[in-house]
Amino acid sequence: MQYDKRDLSEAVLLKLYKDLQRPRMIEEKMLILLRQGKISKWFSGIGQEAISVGVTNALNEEEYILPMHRNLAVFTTRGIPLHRLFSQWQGKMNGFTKGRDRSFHFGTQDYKIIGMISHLGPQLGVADGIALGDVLQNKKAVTAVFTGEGGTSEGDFHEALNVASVWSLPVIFCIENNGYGLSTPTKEQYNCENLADRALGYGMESHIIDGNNILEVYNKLKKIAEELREKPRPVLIEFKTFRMRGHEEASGTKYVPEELMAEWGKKDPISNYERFLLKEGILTDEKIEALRVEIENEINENLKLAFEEEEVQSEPDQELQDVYASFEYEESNPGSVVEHIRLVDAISKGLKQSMEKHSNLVIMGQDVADYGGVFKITEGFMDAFGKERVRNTPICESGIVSAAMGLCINGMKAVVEMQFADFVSSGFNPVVNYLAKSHYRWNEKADVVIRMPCGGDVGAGPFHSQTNEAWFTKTPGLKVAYPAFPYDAKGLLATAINDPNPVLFFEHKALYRSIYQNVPADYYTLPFGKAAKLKEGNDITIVSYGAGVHWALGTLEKNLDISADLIDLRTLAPLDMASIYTSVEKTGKLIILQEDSMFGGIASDISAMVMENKFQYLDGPVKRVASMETPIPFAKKLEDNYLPKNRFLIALKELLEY
Ligand SMILES: Cc1ncc(C[n+]2csc(CCOP(=O)(O)OP(=O)(O)O)c2C)c(N)n1
Repeated sequence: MQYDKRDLSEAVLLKLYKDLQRPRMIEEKMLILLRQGKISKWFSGIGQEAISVGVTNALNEEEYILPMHRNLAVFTTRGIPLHRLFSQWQGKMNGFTKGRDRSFHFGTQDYKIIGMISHLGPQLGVADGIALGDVLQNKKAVTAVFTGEGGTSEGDFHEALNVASVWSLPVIFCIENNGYGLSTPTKEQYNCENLADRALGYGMESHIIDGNNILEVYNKLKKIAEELREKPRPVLIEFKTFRMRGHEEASGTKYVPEELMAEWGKKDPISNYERFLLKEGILTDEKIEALRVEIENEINENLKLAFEEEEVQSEPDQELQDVYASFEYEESNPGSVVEHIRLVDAISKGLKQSMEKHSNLVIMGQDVADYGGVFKITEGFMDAFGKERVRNTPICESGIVSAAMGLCINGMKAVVEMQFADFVSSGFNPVVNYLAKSHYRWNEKADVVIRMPCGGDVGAGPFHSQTNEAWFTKTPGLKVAYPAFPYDAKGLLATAINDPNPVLFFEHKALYRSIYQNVPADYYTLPFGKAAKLKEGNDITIVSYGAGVHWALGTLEKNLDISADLIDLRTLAPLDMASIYTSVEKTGKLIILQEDSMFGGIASDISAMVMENKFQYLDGPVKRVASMETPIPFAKKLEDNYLPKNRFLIALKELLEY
């Protein structure tokens, strides 16, 4: 292996050596502990250390790095105390996740390291968001993100590179091409000679670097990072390397030809560099020995600390409390001026006022800038706030939701407009796995609101009509708002944006231009988790939300003899069960009207909770009224029959007569 030390000082050359040795020796120790059954799983980066060490040393300490499962050397090079890493791997409190996530699945703002989620790809988009945050805050910084060659087959890779290129984001995309993705060899993973060649298709610069040569990695990365700080743009780097051990220790390497192992064994990044330093007279055998003893002592002392630490105990209150970032709701009362406006106007005006209030708020979505969004909610925003903060995105929901997470990791706030709520399925993974779980896992907020134009009765068929709130109410860590009126929509949107937690904000398209109300002209907020009682009655409780509220109101207006409490939930997570219980205690009967198809919807859970907790007050079975168990159809007659609005009165009367 050829080393070119250029003008690097002895101190730097030795630091690189030490940075290589520490993770190698930690790993060797972990392999022993694994065999002794003292740790449960290990993903080895042996043989790949030069990449992590070179990249981390090329970046400044305040620049973010997003490593993967083989990048222990990123963590050690950034100087994380070893006992904290050991505690993390043992699921203990002094780790980074309070025992809630394993191995390298954590981030730490203290060390500017943002760890992976198991799904591999999303962090590439998160890196985009972090880099965008740097650009918007005029910081001259780069972000480095890692992926294996296997991970490059995920759509997230394509989306992240494309966005970074279109937006000229200073991201260094590092592919560690180590020959195998679990057991899959590269020839079954992709069909081009070099992954670096893909950069051309994204309009991006790329480099192929010998990932086992520490000086090549460090020198090239340092130069690239310096260039990107001055002239922001993404760069794709393919590091050629090899995975010397199994995917994880238990799985072995039987499928790897021995010749390959032998060939790459000769290219070991540490022993080769060590020989070079010895030859140059920078290292001596004594110095190596002294360094090894120093590292060994450090490992043993820190391991002792971690082993002495007690096991985590489950405190249910604490577990529940950490699912969400704490948020103090602040009421802000508007002046007396009101305007008679539609739901769509209330959302637009509310969003605009939040953009004025939060200078770090960025709106992202397809066609939201010049065009104003397909529903015109952001019309005029670009002129008011500029194209940097009102950003048209390529069509890549997963990449943009991930980027929103990255923006927020870097101190910003984001509102993402789904063009239609249906399309969130293309961004489902980062919503339910990244945004929802980050606070519980490692105390990182996900200050993102996803606006969801949703709902049927608009003759738009299976992919432009769904009301998919139940996909999200199922997932701890998300908040879900579903206003039915302009006043609620404006106030709840302001709160959603203030709240540092991820909020899915449902906006019913059929209500956008049909529902008017007097709405305060000024900025104001409304609390989550407080239902509204729209009608007062004694015989039955009706619970609904979104368009269902208007169907119920219409039914009651045509049937004045029915005396019902009508409860509009307004938010589904948190859910105001107290209001439902109070009403049911009075009326003894409960019917829940939901636009979504029945099974697994919010109505089922409300029904179950009322049966469990208020059975003694019930004078009849709780009734759920919902759409048919089919996808939502297009033709008017089919859609009319699919939706529950025409079945509601029958069900209501049945229950009243029970
Ligand atoms: C979305 C998803 N699919 C499958 C897996 C299971 N899995 C974990 S790592 C891995 C191989 C990754 O290969 P590569 O990206 O090349 O990284 P390497 O492990 O070789 O460093 C697989 C299939 C996963 N974690 N996430």
